[in-house]
Amino acid sequence: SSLPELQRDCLTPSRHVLEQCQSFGAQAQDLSALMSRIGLAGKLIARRLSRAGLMENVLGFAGNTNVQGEAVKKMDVFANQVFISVFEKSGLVCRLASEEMAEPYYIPENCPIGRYTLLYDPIDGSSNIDVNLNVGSIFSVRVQQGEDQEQTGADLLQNGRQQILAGYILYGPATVLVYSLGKGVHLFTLDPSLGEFILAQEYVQIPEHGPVYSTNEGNFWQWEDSIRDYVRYVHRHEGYTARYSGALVGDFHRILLEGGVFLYPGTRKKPEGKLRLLYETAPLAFIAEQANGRASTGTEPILDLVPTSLHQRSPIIVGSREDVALVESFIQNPREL
Ligand code: P6P
Repeated sequence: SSLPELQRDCLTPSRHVLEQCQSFGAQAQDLSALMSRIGLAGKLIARRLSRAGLMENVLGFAGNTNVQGEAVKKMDVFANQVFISVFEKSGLVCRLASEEMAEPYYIPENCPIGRYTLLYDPIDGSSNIDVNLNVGSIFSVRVQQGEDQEQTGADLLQNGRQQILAGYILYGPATVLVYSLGKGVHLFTLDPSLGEFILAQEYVQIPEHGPVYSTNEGNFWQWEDSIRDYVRYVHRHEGYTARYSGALVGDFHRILLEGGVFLYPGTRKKPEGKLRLLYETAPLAFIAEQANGRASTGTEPILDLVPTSLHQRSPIIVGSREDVALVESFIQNPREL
């Protein structure tokens, strides 16, 4: 095949980043190398997931849920460590913050050089591993501001528009990597025969409207009346269908490609919701806005939220512009009860 076709056929995330940067300067090289290591982490986790039921250190086929249960716990810890390991001796990332660690993890040998911080959820939806359903990793990259001498990561407590790169890896029938540098959303599929993520779709756009609403209706009686009224509306109107896997990355990916809305709103007991801002809702909000969609708390854009703590939660209503606006209209114009 002609060279351009070959080039497109083997366009890996790290090469695509260089194209996106339209430069070969230091930051372009750094981000390209950073993306390559994120891809490596994804491949290592995908490989382990494909054997989650066959734990190497347990003779024979695991089978029972107990070992699988331990596999799940080990999987969270394993995946968290994978991201740390791929960035050690990289000179790129000097701080990592994740759902699995109370405080940021520092890589001192990288600190004088690497100015990037990786915020991530190593395995999101890990309870799905037990039943062989999709799980994901979510990542977000910020540039460190200041020296962070006290190692508190205080400079991370800024809004989501400080992200320079964000995305996720979806471990499904295929392993898919989705990222944005702020110049559109791009999708790569892992080709196991090559051991590389290969470009599958550029400039992904969320449709203006989609039929799917994705939420856990088991929380119905914990929701505010406005959310209940939205769900009653879609129950009564033609053209809506419910899809919910219980794992954020897979539910979000469906909305990215097919349109509609994913919502994990606050409840009366937990008004801020369940999902974490810095490494779950903010990276996905970045992707959604880059794909011409919207991501809201119900009253303001998620990317405008300024966290007060590393593991702060936020509500999320994300997806097609039209469908997010419909949910917001119920929240902002509640029915007089
Ligand atoms: P619920 C998985 O535990 C997770 O963090 C997300 O992946 C998912 O969207 C959400 O929680 C599911 O929560 O309350 O519906 O079980």
